[in-house]
Amino acid sequence: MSDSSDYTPPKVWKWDKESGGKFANINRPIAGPTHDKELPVGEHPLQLYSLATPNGVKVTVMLEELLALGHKDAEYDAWLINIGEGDQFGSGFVGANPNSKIPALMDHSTPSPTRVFESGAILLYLAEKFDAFLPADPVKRTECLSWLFWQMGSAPYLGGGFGHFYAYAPVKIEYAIDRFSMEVKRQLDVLDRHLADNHYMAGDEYSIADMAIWPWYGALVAGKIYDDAATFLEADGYKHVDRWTKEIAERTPVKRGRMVNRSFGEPESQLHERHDASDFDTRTQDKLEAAE
Ligand SMILES: N[C@@H](CCC(=O)N[C@@H](CS)C(=O)NCC(=O)O)C(=O)O
Repeated sequence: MSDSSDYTPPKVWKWDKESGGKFANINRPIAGPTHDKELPVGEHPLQLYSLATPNGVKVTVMLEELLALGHKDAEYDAWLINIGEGDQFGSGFVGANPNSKIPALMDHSTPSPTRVFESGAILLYLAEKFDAFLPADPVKRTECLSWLFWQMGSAPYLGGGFGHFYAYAPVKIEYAIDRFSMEVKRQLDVLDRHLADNHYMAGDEYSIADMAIWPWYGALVAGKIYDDAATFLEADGYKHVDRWTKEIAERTPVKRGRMVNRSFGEPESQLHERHDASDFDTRTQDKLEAAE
């Protein structure tokens, strides 16, 4: 194994230089706002502040699924938070999420606005609020929540671990890439074995567990994240994950949700802000196809 590091950690770590690599300019070892900036508030009770990364897409898919099911009160304004520009450190955003990460939701339908942060908490909040996409049967509900929380614990190994060291770090460290490739392939095998016997994550019902897991692991097997990671990890070998990924990708609310707060990729696949269903304008079909 190659090892180019001659680094010995000092007794006390100091933040005296940028770490290098993608996103290094926004990383800081301290929390709290860097500047004053109020968040905009639109006309709907639900105000989403987000970006179409896998964590952001979970919530826009859920909102579009709720609307498709006929929940008119799920109408929402989605505002773009540009994390590359440091929008997540504005005072208003930090008020909505003290952890300074998208997605963050404000529900103005409650006596005083309710803030919800962490994508899993937002999915659960919306599922309970609208009584949807969370199985009613206690056994299935528990299974759904187990997989929802599995995602919260697992995806950082995929994103912060594998994705960072494989695609973003300024140096390729074999040890780190090996360690996280091993774990991500193990996770894909966990999903594959489960999906061999279950249509969806919680069994026969599509649920918030699928909405949480699909934007990460579905994107990975579909070759949509971290350069050529799908080839590197031989992701096409996970046949049941592949079947589930393709099936969910065909859902119209999923196609719509993927476009919201998207500020990268094909121009037709982007809808920077969403305030009304008509924002998916007359070229919707073209846009939905470009979002695939
Ligand atoms: N556990 C959080 C993770 C959220 C997260 O990592 N968001 C990233 C984008 S995918 C972010 O906002 N990063 C900005 C930053 O770290 O400053 C969740 O599930 O909501």
